[in-house]
Amino acid sequence: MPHDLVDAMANMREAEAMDLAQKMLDAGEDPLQVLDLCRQALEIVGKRFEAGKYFLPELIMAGEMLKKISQTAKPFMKKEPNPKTEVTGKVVIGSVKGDIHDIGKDIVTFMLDINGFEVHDLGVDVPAEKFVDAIKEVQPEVVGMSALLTTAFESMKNTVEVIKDAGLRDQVKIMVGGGAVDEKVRAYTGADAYGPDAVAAVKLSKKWIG
Ligand code: B1M
Repeated sequence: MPHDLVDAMANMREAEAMDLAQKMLDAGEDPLQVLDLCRQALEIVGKRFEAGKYFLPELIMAGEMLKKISQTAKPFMKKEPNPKTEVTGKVVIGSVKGDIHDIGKDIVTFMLDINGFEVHDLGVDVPAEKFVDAIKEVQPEVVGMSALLTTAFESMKNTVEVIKDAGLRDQVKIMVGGGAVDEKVRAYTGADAYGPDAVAAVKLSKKWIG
């Protein structure tokens, strides 16, 4: 049996999903756990979409539900327990060209922000040149690229290459993540590491900057 929240979201019962999420957060459940349940629900939605049982409206509605729940969860999120000293470093982040999914990227951005990083979010469908311009302007230690479409992995690889061609590759650590990104994709793109979730993204950035 799936969790009630997963069931409500996957079956588009928005009011019930919002209510369950709020109750879990008020009861002191880990907000990242709540968001992970939402991610599981969206995986089901994605599979139904793939199978032709759901269509774009369901995909859009599922995205909106998760956006609302992550807004509700934000005030409940805490810093990663850990360092003796506060890390301050700069991160430039964006969803790569061709990809407009941003829910996961926004969670990563928020987590980096509350953990003391100065985050420059370039948004979605970000061309490689925009990453290059931001690196020159912001001088970040870390560049983060998010993508959910498998077709956008090529775009990640191209962005890493364009950064290299601009002579900036040695200045930054590059982190990739989102949906199906794994170690194989990381190696293909030429990035330095991949983050399976938002907590991992914070840990990696701390490791590189600290
Ligand atoms: Co899209 N979509 N979608 N979609 N959508 C997927 C990704 C898909 C897997 C669904 C499916 O068919 N099973 C499929 C891709 C298939 C593939 O590539 N092989 C798909 C498709 C096909 C499409 C369209 C092409 C549909 C169409 O138009 N015919 C279209 C593409 C548009 C485009 O990008 N050019 C499209 C559009 C959309 C919506 C706009 C409707 C909406 C997005 C709304 C938005 O983002 N504002 C949407 C949604 C909601 C999804 C699903 C259902 C959910 C995605 C999501 O938000 N997950 C998705 C199905 C699925 O994921 N299984 C699907 C929750 C989120 C918290 O997880 O982003 O993985 P995630 O983030 C995690 C980690 O991965 C990590 O931290 C986060 C928190 O733990 N992380 C990072 C993320 N970024 C990171 C970066 C890091 C480190 C960690 O370092 C930099």
